[in-house]
Amino acid sequence: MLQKTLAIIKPDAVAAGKAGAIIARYEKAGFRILAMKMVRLNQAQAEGFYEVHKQRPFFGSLTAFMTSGPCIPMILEAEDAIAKNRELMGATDPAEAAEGTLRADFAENKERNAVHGSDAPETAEKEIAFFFSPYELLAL
Ligand code: 3AN
Repeated sequence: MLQKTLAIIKPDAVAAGKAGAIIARYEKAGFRILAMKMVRLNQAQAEGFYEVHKQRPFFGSLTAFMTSGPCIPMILEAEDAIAKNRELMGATDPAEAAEGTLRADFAENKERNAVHGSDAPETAEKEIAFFFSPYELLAL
């Protein structure tokens, strides 16, 4: 099933100049990039995006990291895009990420882990709407 997912190149990877290499990997893996922009989240926006993790001990640190510099959200489309992107990303902790995955190749640690990808259809829809307004989706 042709599906959309929300990916983010996180501030660590953007700051390290890895955005281009990561975008190339999405394209090489067969994703179609439907929308993309560079934004810098403020504290309230980062807290809103990661609301599900509000009770986790790393929440403060995670939102500080996500506001530390620009990130690049994008809408990726492919057959089974959500699962396909989770596979391309690799495990949350780069030390556990399979060889050849984005996190194995670009992440620094469990928090500064280079990329985000939606984990289910409901979250993909919510996360796409978080970053992209209806007029930006008209061309899809
Ligand atoms: P994933 O991004 O692999 O779906 P989640 O949803 O469990 O992982 O975590 C969301 C984000 O929170 C991760 N991308 C990472 O930046 C951060 N994170 C998750 N677990 C930890 C942890 N134990 N310590 C610090 N940051 C974490």
